Amino acid sequence: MKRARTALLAVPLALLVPTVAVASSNNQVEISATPQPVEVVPLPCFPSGKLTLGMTNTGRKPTVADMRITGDSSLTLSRHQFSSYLPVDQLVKAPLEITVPRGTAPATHNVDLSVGREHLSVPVTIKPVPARDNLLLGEQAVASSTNGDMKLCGGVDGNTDSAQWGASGWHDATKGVFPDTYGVDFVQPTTVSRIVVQTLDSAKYPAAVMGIRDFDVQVRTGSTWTTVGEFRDNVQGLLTVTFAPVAVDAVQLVIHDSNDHGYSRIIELEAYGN
Ligand SMILES: [Ca+2]
Repeated sequence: MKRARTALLAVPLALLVPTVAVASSNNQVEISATPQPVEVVPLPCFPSGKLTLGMTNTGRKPTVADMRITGDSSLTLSRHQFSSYLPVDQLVKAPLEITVPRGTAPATHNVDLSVGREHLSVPVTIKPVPARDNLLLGEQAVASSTNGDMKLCGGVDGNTDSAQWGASGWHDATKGVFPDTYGVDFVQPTTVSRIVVQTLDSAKYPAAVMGIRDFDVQVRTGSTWTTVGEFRDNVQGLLTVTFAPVAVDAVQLVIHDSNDHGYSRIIELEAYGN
């Protein structure tokens, strides 16, 4: 008996060591999430639903931790797990994006975060769609391509500040190859009479150096694209096209060249009604 017990202990202990270490450290990982509550607007490109997850190892030794992330079925979560090596007493962060389908009714749900036996419920407030003068704000962007470092939604997220280019701009993924297109497909015909184009134009990267140079502004009714503005040899950051109000299904830029002949860079595209 004694011999059998020893043998049993000898093997499982060696196997168990890592498991035991993780299990005990779970009690020493603090979970955090900001902001609370997190607000979500039910539009595909609206800048909302961004949560920063955190884990802090309050134990005495570095460890590895796995956070499980679950939520109400009406919420789409960009990740369901956050795993990281955790040095002692250092906050390790990861982004979580929460989206809800268009038409989702205002409500408050929870996203639940757990690491071992630690648990945190984060309230998620689904807001009504706000009144918008800019008809493109938060609507579904459509592009011929999007560079991996950029976000497709960057050109319709309401941020027109070229100084925040990395976080809020769009450019294509086909360097030196034109044309590129960027625009919005409306979910229903929408009356438009003015389109505002803003290309990259910062102190460091002026439009004359990095902005779009030759481009057409188009609107679509049914399957027909109509050009409402043509720009050639442009060196300005902000350009406006006005025309007789028309109900359209889509708006787009067709970009034929940029001032560096590389990428087509947009910080924001806006459209307005009457
Ligand atoms: Ca933007």
